Amino acid sequence: MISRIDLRGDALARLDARQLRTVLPRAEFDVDAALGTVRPICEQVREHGAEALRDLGERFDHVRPTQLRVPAEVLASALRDLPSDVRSALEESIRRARLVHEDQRRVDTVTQVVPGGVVIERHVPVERVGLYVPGGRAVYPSSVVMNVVPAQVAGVGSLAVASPPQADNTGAYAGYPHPTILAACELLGVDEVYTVGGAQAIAMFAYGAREDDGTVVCEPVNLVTGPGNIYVAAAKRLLQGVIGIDAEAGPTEIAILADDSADAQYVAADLISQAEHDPLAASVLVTDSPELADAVETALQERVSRTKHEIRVKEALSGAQSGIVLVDDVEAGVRVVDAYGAEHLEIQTRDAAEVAAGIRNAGAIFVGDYAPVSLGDYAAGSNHVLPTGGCACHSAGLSVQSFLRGIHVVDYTREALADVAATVVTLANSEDLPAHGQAVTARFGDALP
Ligand code: HSO
Ligand code: ZN
Repeated sequence: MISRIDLRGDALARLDARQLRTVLPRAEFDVDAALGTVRPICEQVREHGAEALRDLGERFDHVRPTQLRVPAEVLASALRDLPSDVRSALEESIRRARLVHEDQRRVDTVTQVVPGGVVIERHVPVERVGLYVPGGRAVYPSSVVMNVVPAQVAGVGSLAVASPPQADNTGAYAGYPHPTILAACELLGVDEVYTVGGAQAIAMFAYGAREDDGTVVCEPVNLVTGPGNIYVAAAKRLLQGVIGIDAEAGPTEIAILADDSADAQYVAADLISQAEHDPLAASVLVTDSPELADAVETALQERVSRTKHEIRVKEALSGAQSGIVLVDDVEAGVRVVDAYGAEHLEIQTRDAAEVAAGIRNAGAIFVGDYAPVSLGDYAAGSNHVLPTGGCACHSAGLSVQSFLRGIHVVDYTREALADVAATVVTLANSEDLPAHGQAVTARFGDALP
């Protein structure tokens, strides 16, 4: 069901990190290929606003929403209708996420560079943010939590959520996103929710949307965050610049670095847990123990046949993006997982914390036997919007920082400027930009002070 890649002996030693990455399993996620589909959708939204959003809802989500913004009473009733155990679980998830994200708040830094010369870095929240919450194969109220909590902690003043209308919603919820998504928004105090999905939601956030009579339906935002399918990723790529984006999320990934001390049942359960998301999800085990590899394969066979989304899981595990990678030792395993840069990396080895401390590239690291990825998906307090597709090598997951901009405030006295004037003039002249230097000397009678 799951392929094996043997990187024992010379096989690994011959490869540098870049080459190593090419031999490791990874999903094809060609965002560029989706740009052609997404460009006319974005144009349509820019030109025809709310009417385009209704047309596109009908075309892609098979519902024509009359009201694009979910009314307050529908949000309130979704929370009332939410089963109490789900409400309590969401509240606990929010509480834990707040604890972690509140610790991420940045304090302004004040650096006295020289007497009279100060640079302050002020952390200012983005004014208006659009959060995308997918609603296709799975409905993720937990992603509402993971997007909203850091934005609120950062102090974002204006927050809008968009999620696709669900064709099988009935009664008060007909034409709106999944009621659990609505309930999560209400629980978090988000009252601006749109029943718009896919690329068109990103376009709505970028351009705003009006009715034909000019009534504003949605004001444009400054930044869009949140996961989505390949069309959402393509729209983000296309509209980046008009809006800021967090990342182009691809299919979810789990890598597990395990040695012979790992429990094969735990490893198999965790590989399956993320395979459950998507036939393109990646589940990768890196181990120096062929015995563990065999035991995990056996455990996978048993567990997959018992899992609800068996077909999807089988497809993900047998896809080219998943595999068991055999290495000589844990050190070699660290090289492999570092080159891979997984969205989620579990370490199930002896001295797991020590091994984890040596990892450079991962969206999030889960240490030891009792930190499965699904804990982080819902209730560890950590964020689950994480870099995929190897982007962990250069980017981080969603955090309070994602919603802040550090603004430098430069404050120099006459004396402090005089002291550094020659340095500025010299560098300006070396770049053949003498007017830069003259902007300094103009303050001192057009001569160096
Ligand atoms: N593992 C997903 C997040 C998620 N899991 C939501 C369950 N619900 C990507 O990090
Ligand atoms: Zn998950």
